[in-house]
Amino acid sequence: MKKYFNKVLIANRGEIAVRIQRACKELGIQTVAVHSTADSDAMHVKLADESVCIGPPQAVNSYLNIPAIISACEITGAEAVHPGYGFLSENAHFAEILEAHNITFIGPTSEHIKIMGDKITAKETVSNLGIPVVPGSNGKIEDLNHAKKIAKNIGFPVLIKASSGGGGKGMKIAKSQNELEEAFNMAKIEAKASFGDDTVYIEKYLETPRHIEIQILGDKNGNAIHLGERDCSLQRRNQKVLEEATSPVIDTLKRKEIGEIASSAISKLGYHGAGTIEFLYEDNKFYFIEMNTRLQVEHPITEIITDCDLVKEQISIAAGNNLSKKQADVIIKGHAIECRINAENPRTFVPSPGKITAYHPAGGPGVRVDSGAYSGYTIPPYYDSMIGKLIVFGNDRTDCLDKLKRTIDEFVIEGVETTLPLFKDLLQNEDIISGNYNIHWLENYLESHP
Ligand code: MV4
Repeated sequence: MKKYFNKVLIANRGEIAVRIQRACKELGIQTVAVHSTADSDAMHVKLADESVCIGPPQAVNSYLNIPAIISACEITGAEAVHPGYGFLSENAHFAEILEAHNITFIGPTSEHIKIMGDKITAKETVSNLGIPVVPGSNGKIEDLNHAKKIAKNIGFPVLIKASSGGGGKGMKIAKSQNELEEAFNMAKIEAKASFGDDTVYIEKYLETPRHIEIQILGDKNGNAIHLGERDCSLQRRNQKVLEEATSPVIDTLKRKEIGEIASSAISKLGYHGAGTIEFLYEDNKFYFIEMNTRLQVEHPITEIITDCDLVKEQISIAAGNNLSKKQADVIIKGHAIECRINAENPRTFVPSPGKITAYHPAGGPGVRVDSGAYSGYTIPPYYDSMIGKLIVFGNDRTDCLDKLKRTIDEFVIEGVETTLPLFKDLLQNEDIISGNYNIHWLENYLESHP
């Protein structure tokens, strides 16, 4: 018999809070929801065994309010906390405080969160473990002369990145030597303003890569596996829009190659929990950019093609159990695509919060909808604008695209604008149908199809 927790507090909201509760319930674990005063009517509160109001609408006062969340654990007797994604999920300080209160953080150690949170340390660490990285300064750039020397070595164009960054903030491209000084100074100023830390590093700028990430799992007993890749190249301003697994450009051999490098690295690192190693992929080569130490929004596409419940695995790992699969048991089958349905204008992406007057999710075989929405629910303006995720499975990519078209036509959401019409358009596009896209494709498409 595996050991789990009796009661878990979910320090999140929306679809991911509902998703985590579903896993808990199936494992016989009691659930505690936390919520702001703006979320009293939210689905995650209605479905929980217990709920605690942790503050006013603004996330800094509620979903990011560490003392209030610790108090909610103490009051309800929760033994563990699942942070979901965003909010406190990659906050090393939060993981440490939970530990100090003898509450289990369902995630990696605070040390591993810290290592991966600092992009220079992360790159150096994974590079030493055999993961291929983008050529560049191996460490911090001291001054302009240092930047010049490195740039000369790797060749232009180069990219200056903030060590405390991630998600694209504080990045500056220099196409040639005469743009270097300006890019270096601007990157430092932006990094200081955004993160209070002006440490920057330099990399060769890859001009037309895809964004491909590897899902990994490690347990507390030294076992580690990979669950293949996700192609997340279709994004706008660092917000993913549609993700697919497998990637249209990765074959079985390439997957095995990079997957084994990834799982061996995290095993050597002693990493436990779920994680994602992000790569740029260009000219058939992988280049590490960042590692995420949390569950990701797009985790369902991996769950579907590997028949693995990542949230149950996270909980099981945190309770000290072995991974439920060995690498040889991970069989990748078929194709899955996720569309993020946001309450936004489908061309400008301007948020459209408000009351959902009608809600009829698509259904049928191979269709999964992860959402916290219901008919009559009012989407508050304080948080991200995701209504839910439509995830479809097909025996191959063509089947999957056919099903996606059918489900987008079937899905009804009224009362707010949604991104559903964008997906309808994308599925008519030759490049999408053939899988011929990179990280810049969607922004170019939106510019030419206003
Ligand atoms: C890069 C790059 C090109 N070359 N690094 C953007 C966010 C951050 N996570 C890393 N990012 C990039 N790093 C090198 N050396 C291009 C990007 C990038 C990007 C990466 C993944 C997904 C979408 C992107 C959109 C613009 C730029």
